[in-house]
Amino acid sequence: MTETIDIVLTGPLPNQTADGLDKAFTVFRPFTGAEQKAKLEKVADKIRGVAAGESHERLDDAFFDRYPHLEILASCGVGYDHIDANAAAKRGIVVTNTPDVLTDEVADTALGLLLATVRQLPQADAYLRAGQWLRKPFPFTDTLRGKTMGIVGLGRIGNAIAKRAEAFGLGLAYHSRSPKPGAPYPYYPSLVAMAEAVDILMVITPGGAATKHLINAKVLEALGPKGVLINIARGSVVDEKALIAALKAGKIASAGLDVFEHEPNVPKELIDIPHVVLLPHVGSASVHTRNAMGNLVVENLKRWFSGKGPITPVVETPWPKPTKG
Ligand code: 8YV
Repeated sequence: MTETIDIVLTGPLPNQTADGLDKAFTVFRPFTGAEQKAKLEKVADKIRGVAAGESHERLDDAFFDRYPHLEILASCGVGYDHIDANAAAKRGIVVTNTPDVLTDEVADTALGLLLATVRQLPQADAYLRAGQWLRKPFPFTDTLRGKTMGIVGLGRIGNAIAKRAEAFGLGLAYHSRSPKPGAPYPYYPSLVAMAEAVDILMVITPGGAATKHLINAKVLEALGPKGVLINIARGSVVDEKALIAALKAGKIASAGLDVFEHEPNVPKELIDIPHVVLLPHVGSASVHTRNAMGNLVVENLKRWFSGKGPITPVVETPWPKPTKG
């Protein structure tokens, strides 16, 4: 009999990919209820892998302590700010994420959200459904014509957004910790200076402590009363209270948000503002792309346990391990 490999799945994965996991491993699903939790507790010291599905449960030392023989944590998503990858590295646990396979989907959603926000498409849809068109035409909106977009974070998705924005005729600039060699857009080392210079701020930088509340009252003030904020990154990057205050005071014109500080809880104050567009974190959430992400989680685990190494390790846990000296 061949030895089975026990792994934990922390949250749902698309069905098709979850099946792939079950074919290859013995999978424990503590999120499904008390029975699975109890079973898992009994085998905790046999667990060798974790597949982190649709859950942003914090995975840190307290979590790793439960599984003394954990070798790999394969997460479904490009952002892994809910995982303490440095703590994993110290324990020799490899962390993988799912870059590339979602880049185009998230970039598409970003442009959709931008258009929806500036041209008020959801509001126009609601207007028609409410029979208001019969009374009078929908009011004219703002436009993307002649506008410049400042991208906060010019990584893989930031670049894919920039390409699309070029096709839309937008002017471009970017801010990141350091300039990106070869990037064809003006670089702003100061976020406030960029916010002052552009009409739209597109936030697509990783979450976590380093970027917490990067978009604060000062940045919003610099963006100005005609400015538009789009956040498709992480809720933590934007100071939500400052944003609500800026929107209410007309310090910026509008916002399109796919992510929130305490999702799925969205402040009522935001929901009550009619000229913002709010999405329930759907940036990568198409059947096609979520399957591709889930498959990459399964492939990372399969490759690891067949001794070939992970496909997409995160920077904190490089593979092969760098040799000392
Ligand atoms: C996640 C995301 O996959 O990839 C990311 O970083 O934000 C999403 O697409 C989603 O939150 C499911 O965990």
